[in-house]
Amino acid sequence: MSPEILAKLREQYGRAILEGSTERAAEVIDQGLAAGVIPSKLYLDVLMPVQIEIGARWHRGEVTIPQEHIATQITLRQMARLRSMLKTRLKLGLKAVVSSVEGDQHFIGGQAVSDFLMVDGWEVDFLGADIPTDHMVMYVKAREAQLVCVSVALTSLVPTAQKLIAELKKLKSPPKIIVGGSAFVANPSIASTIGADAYTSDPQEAVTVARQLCGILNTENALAVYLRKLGHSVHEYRKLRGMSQQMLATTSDLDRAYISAVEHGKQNISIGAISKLAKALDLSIEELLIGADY
Ligand code: B12
Repeated sequence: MSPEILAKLREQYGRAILEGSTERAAEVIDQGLAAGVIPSKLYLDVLMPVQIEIGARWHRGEVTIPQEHIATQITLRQMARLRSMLKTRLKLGLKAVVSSVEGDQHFIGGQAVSDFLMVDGWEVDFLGADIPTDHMVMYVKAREAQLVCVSVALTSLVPTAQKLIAELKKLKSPPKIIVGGSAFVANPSIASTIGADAYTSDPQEAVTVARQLCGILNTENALAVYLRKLGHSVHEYRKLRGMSQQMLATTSDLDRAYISAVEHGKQNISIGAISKLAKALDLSIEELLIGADY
């Protein structure tokens, strides 16, 4: 997907939500979908950066409080809408609790992480903003959650997050803990010094990290899983582009039977062939690997 298309969508979406137009914002997202931008990309590369930018302008006094609040409400609706378009994976049978740290009112990052974990098959409890540390610990204990994701926007609340992590680690079955949020952006290494198992700024990457931490993908079946996932992605994108296997074979200079084997996850494909397929489907390698479901 070309960076220009995404930049244009961001510009139009930002204008729509600042005008407070729910309809126009939905139209911009529809345009993105019609142009072949996958829902997860619209979520992460349009909604999130626009929200951060509008927030920054509001903090600088360039946008009024009502404007920012309406914009946020519209974005929350579009987040829910895009999430409903993402195919939910099979239930993993694992529980995650997501919240902002005590004293922190910022909740959109936590919402995003919850959405992507849910789509990945986790049973997610999103508690929202400002959860008192002792209540959070009791809740995680009662739910027997395997994973806790903590969002920290304010740097001043990093010590509170450290206290929460220390308390969670004292539980009989301590959960794995991922932290994220703007408090870590300038210095991500703080995350490990406060005892978190991992830090990431990207809600989609949090899903992979969560699986790794909880040992869901073992290396034995990882290759088979990746090949199936890639095959599914090639199939979905080929359909999306209205191409037959033969058309894709011709455009990518690969054999039709080879494409069929790739789509069935049966082909241990080379990076060179992935690159040819991505080019023929008008995608970056990364987009093809992430998959059309996202
Ligand atoms: C909107 C906003 C508010 C709203 C929050 C309501 C809401 N909508 O959530 C309100 C009005 C409550 C608010 C208040 C304050 N805010 Co404020 N706020 C913002 C603002 C402008 C946007 C936050 C936001 O929603 N961003 C959009 C989301 C998508 O971005 P995000 O939160 O960073 O999340 C992304 C990633 O970080 C990641 N992520 C987030 N959490 C997690 C968790 C995990 C586990 C993972 C994997 C990923 C992840 O996922 C998201 C996708 O990219 C930011 C600045 C900004 N541009 O981000 C300041 C900002 C966070 N606020 C700030 C400040 C200082 C305050 C106040 C202290 C202001 C004041 N003087 O009153 C108060 C504190 C209130 C409190 N106790 O929490 C500072 C924090 C500075 C710092 N590092 O300490 C910021 C950075 C602004 C700034 N540049 O100064 N704020």
